[in-house]
Formats: sequence, C-alpha cells, structure tokens
Amino acid sequence: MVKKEVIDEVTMKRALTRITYEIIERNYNIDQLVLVGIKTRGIYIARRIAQRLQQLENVQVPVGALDITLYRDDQKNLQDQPELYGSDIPTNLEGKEVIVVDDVLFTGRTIRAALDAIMDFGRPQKIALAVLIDRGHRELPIRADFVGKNIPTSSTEEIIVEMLETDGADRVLINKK
Ligand code: 3GP
Ligand code: 5GP
Ligand code: MG
Repeated sequence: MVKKEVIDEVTMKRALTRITYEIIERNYNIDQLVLVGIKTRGIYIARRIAQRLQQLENVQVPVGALDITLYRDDQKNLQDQPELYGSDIPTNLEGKEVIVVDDVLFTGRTIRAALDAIMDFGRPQKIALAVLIDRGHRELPIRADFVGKNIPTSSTEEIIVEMLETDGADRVLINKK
C-alpha cells in the first residue's frame, strides 16, 4: 500500500475559500441559503464554508446534517441503496436554496439518497452540490456544482480525507492498493 498526499493543509484552506467565493458569485439569495453536510466530514466542510461566509459576507448561514450510511467494508460490498439514519436540519427547507456538502463524490448514490431525504423537509427552491473531492466513477447522472479538486481514481484506489475535527490534521491522501 502506497499513500500519497494530494492535498495539504494550505491547499485545503484555499479550496474551501475558493468554493465559498464561487458560492457568493453564484448569486444565491443568501437569506434563503442553507448548507446541508453529509455525515462526519461533509458536516465539518459545511461548517467551514459557513464560517467563511460569515467572515466574507457577514451572514450567518444555517448548517444542517444528514447521516447516510453505505454499509460497506470495501468497494465490492457497496450497497446499491445507501440508508438514511439521522438528520438534524435546523430549519424548514420549503423555498430555501440548499447546498449539499460532502467530502468525496464517488458513485453519486449517497447524494441521490440525500436529495430524497431533503425533500422530506420541504421543497427547496433549488439544491446544489459542493464536494471537496470528486474521484469519478459515477453510476448516476449527478455532478457537483462546486469542486475542491478532481482526483481521477481507479476503483481500487481510495481517497483518505483527514480533517482537524476528527483526524488531527487537514489533508487528503490517495491510497494506491
Ligand atoms: P465520512 O463519514 O467522513 O464521509 O463511510 C465512512 C467513512 O469511511 C467515510 O467518512 C469515508 O470518508 C470513509 N471511506 C473511505 N473510503 C470509503 C469508501 O470507499 N466508501 C465509503 N462509503 N466510505 C469510505
Ligand atoms: P458515493 O455514494 O458517491 O459512491 O460515495 C460518496 C460517499 O462515500 C462519501 O460520503 C464518502 O464519504 C464515501 N466515499 C466513497 N469513496 C470514498 C473514498 O475513496 N474516500 C473517502 N474518504 N470516502 C469515500
Ligand atoms: Mg463522506
């Protein structure tokens, strides 16, 4: 196994700052904006984007959380249908402009499940997707509106996302098996 660092702390900071500027440029109705992070690291990324929106635009954007579990030990055990566990959405999403945030976009099935879950909280005006890493291999017609870095992978490679909140460091590694 060979692990190679593909994003360091400074690069991650810059990528999240750039995504925040892109969100601002996209002319969202910032009063209606809600960020929804997907379990663990997607939630941390959403919180960091919200922090930057506060610093840059002086707005407090609510951050919600979705817990979608794929139940997998390795690539071969990928379940077709990710299961929804818990969610903590701070506000009714009716008419809101929602940005779903995740660490890694892979097959797209997690995001499809997230879209389903979000609709249970009301009908948003629009939904976009922000991810730190797009590693390719989509199995559904889903793409991200905001991407930190595209990292084309083979199906045996794995992206390891480390974040200060859980892993004591901010960096992304690629694990070539
Ligand atoms: P996350 O909860 O921060 O997204 O799926 C549980 C964790 O395992 C995830 O953390 C994810 O980052 C990590 N992980 C690493 N490789 C994979 C993978 O191939 N599939 C899934 N679902 N998670 C992976
Ligand atoms: P998808 O549903 O698009 O196949 O996978 C997206 C989810 O699975 C993300 O939330 C992510 O946590 C996880 N995932 C899939 N592949 C990887 C990977 O290579 N590395 C990491 N860290 N997470 C992955
Ligand atoms: Mg994830």
